[in-house]
Amino acid sequence: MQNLNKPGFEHTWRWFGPNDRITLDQIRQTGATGIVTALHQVPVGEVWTLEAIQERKALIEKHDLTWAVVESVPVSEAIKKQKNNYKEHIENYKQTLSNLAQCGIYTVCYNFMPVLDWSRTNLALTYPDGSQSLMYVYHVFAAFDLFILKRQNAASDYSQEVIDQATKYFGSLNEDQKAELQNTILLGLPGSLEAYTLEAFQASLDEYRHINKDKLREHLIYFLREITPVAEHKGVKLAIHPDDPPWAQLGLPRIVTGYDDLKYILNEVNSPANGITLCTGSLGAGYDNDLVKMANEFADRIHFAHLRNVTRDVDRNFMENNLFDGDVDILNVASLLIKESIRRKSQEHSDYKIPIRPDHGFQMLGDIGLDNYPGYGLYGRMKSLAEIRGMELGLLTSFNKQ
Ligand code: DNO
Repeated sequence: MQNLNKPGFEHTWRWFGPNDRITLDQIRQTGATGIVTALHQVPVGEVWTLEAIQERKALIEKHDLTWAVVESVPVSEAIKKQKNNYKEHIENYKQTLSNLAQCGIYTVCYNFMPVLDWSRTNLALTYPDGSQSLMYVYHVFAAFDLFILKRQNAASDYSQEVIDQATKYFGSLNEDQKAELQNTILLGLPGSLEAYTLEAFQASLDEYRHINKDKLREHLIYFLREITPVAEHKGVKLAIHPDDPPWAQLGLPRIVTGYDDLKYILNEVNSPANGITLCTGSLGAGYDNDLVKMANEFADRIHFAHLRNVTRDVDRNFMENNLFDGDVDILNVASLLIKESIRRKSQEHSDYKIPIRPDHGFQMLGDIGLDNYPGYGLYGRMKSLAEIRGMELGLLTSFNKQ
């Protein structure tokens, strides 16, 4: 049983709502106490009404769970581009934050990635033991960009070596494999198994033609300057999710890729309400990203964490790995987060427990072959959550002895 008065983690689980194959009753058995979810049915840009939030909250509580974190209140493309009715969308966002606070939901994760959320080149990389995970191979991504999307000037974004590898790889694919690659990359919408069509995707990319990194950053800071005072006033903690993978791709700028970006965002809008989601996997895919340094320096602004691991290389290839097997020093990151929770508790913050969730679990055991949203099966995440809880207990015990 979880000791509610102890510092440490709040154990959460992402649930995609009533359409999720995994039920709230099942989640209760995983050891999670908090739910991470969103009102995926509300069109992006519109207000989440009090009634809709309350209804979802009641459903969660009926199963003896709490709605711990919202992931995400999505930021509309209009806001990211500062186009069309973006001002109205920002007002709506503020209203949504107030409504969530009124319902007692205070942690809100969101991202500022243009067009696509996360992307991978293989959604079912099979490990020697038969379990499966997600993978990103840079030249395979380049092959999509160069030969399927045929983006103008794409070649100038890659080295000759990558272009050669991409050409060779693409030449080896049959038509079905090409279609599968396209589908894999264009499946960028959380909670949905639907992919963009190539035409719709290209049209969305075109919209960013004149938005470079500086511009997109300006748009984020503008958005944060608008919404942070409301969040602060209502006690809401905003937690920006880093870009996944943490580099520019397809000509789209990326502005939440590592230490410098996070520092910039936190300093520009220097309010405790403006914080981050420490996603160890998204950031961990960046070869130069030092997660321990980030956890240490940004500790007091970490409002939420996704704990997962990746094995990565300097050429921007990575695969998602078991919690303790990749290149991210999960133990030391967790240790810093727990120390931060102890600090918050000693300073009498009421919300000293840091919500964490397992993320992108392996597809394994009874989940194999089922229609799961990639990375969101039952057993793989249950395994990671159990590992996290054991690690937490060990860390807390050792801190108590010091
Ligand atoms: C992937 C997730 C992301 C994340 C959003 C947050 O599994 O980590 O989809 O939820 O980027 O806005």
